[in-house]
Amino acid sequence: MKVDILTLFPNMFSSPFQESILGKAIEKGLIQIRTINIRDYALDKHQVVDDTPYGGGQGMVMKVEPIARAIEWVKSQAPSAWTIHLTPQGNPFNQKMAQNLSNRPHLILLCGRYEGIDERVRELFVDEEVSIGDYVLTGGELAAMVLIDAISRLLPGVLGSDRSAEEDSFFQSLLEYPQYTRPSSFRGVEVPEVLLSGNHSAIERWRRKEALRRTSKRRPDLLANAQLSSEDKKLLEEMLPKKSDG
Ligand code: 4FV
Repeated sequence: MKVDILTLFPNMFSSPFQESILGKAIEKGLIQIRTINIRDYALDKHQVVDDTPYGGGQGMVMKVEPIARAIEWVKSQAPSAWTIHLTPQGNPFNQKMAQNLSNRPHLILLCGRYEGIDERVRELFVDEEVSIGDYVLTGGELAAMVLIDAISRLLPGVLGSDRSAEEDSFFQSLLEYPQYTRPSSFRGVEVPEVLLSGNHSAIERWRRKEALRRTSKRRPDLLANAQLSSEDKKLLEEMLPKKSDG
């Protein structure tokens, strides 16, 4: 996968992509990340990239021309690249969207700053708008990093085994079950016996039950659109407080 990041702060992307899994994925060429400084496409002497909003109001707006030139330069090499603008007004980012985007060969991620971008960029160049959450960041850069991280780990060969992505939270739109590792006892807190039993079907059942329990407690909205098997429904039943036969 290729990712071109359009930003006024390309250096923000240097360190996050050098570490750990993503760093190795880039070394292995499983993902190619390129930062493009929008200011390089502001052709006036002072390379101005923002201006006051028409109609007045607070703050500055990013100008259309530098962004247009930058996108057209990338598209001149990759006409099928999919252009995403990171903005609070976008579609909420989630695991399903990460899976869909991981199938695209080339992404252009447009990072806004200030009060945002000129609306004509949206109309003329943006294929999709994505939000990582209902809060306002100083720029789209951190949101772009979140997308790249969540998408990259779904690319074949990036995670140790591709199986682990299938066991992800949200893959089956359930929250993950509790995880434990050595020591089996810590400050009097024991690891659940079943996990030490070696009885894989019992472990599977316990993990499914705990994932259902955690999801029903913390994110009932997820449970609503999860595909639950009859076994799942039985497990959920078991969790319900016993109606006192009084
Ligand atoms: C954002 C978000 C976000 C808004 C104004 C950049 C900032 C500034 N992007 N999810 N939440 N962007 O807050 O994606 O231009």
